[in-house]
Amino acid sequence: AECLNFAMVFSVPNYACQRRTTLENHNAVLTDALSLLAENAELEDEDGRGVAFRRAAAVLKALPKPVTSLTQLRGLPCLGEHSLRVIQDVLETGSSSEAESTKQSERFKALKVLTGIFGVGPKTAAWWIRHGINTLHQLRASGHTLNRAQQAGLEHYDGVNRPVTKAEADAIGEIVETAVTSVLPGAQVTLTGGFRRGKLTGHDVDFLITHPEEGREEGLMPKVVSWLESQGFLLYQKTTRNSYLESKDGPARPASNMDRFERCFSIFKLDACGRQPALSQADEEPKPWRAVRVDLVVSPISQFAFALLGWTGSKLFERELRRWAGYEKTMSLSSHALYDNKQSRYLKATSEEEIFAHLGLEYVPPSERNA
Ligand code: DGT
Ligand code: MG
Repeated sequence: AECLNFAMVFSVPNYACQRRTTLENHNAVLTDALSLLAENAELEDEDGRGVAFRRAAAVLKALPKPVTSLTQLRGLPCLGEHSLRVIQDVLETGSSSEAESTKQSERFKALKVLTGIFGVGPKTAAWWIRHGINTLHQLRASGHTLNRAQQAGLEHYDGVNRPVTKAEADAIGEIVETAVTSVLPGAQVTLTGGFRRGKLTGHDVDFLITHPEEGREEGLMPKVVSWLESQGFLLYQKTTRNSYLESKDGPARPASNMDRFERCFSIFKLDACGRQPALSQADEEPKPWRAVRVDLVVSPISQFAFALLGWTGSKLFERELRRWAGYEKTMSLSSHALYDNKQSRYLKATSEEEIFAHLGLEYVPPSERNA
């Protein structure tokens, strides 16, 4: 046994993409408090503040042991004054008074309930709150016009807000696989998002679809969606061309192939086969199915590695990869491509390993991207 008269001092590299962050978290009380403050900042549409709290939480998630004193954190990156104050509060009192009072504030609760509706973001929620709407009941009674996504989101609120299990994700994976291979034999489906990182539950299920022959994936999404619709698997779907053209994420922009990148936001109807049907509201019949949010993305094989890396997450890990690429390597990374601004050329890759190598980073497997 070690004799620790003084606590160990931790050391953590600056960028989350330089670290291995598993799901094992030795500082959950601290990271829960910081994550809640991050969530609150995001709900208040203050993304800068949100990212600062997310980065601080991610540093603590990467530590090999519980933090017992502030002095152990000396020299660690991404811990701002505010985050350190929160950490100190937790270390001294066992909880963060700021996180606790935020959690109990009416505004936080209202923002959380309203943005829980699929298709409702912080701006819409804030606007409704300004107009006296704080609950689903008030929203329904208000007669406010909802778009198609929000109508579906409200209708399937309980299902969409219940965590998805790995078993449910796998069941949906089989359905998507069947749909995809029926409309295009040889096409491939890959589970991405949190489940690829080994998470046991998720808020949705994410899939990436491709075909080993470049170009064969063109026009695939509408066919997959039609198949799913004809079989009664979809409660809602909206297919969009990728939002990447409109995104402000940077100049990484492949000249061609752009319009082939399609995304489908959907709500699946998953039969309760063998599973205990969920009891929704007390006065309702238990439904023999549940609603699950599913995202489908189609990528040409030439961009597959970038799409896979970009859709595996975590969101912070992705953000840090792009920050690393930009600031440390003068490159622009997106879910489509990696552009080297010094050499003025795109760097090709057929695997995630190659992309990490291009970026001068040690390879981090999905299960260790849980920053
Ligand atoms: P969760 O909440 O359990 O579903 O957790 P994740 O990690 O699966 O989070 P999710 O589903 O929101 O997103 C999965 C990854 O996909 C995320 O790390 C970043 C990426 N992603 C999400 N939305 C977009 C988007 O609009 N464009 C691009 N390029 N990537 C996105
Ligand atoms: Mg997900």
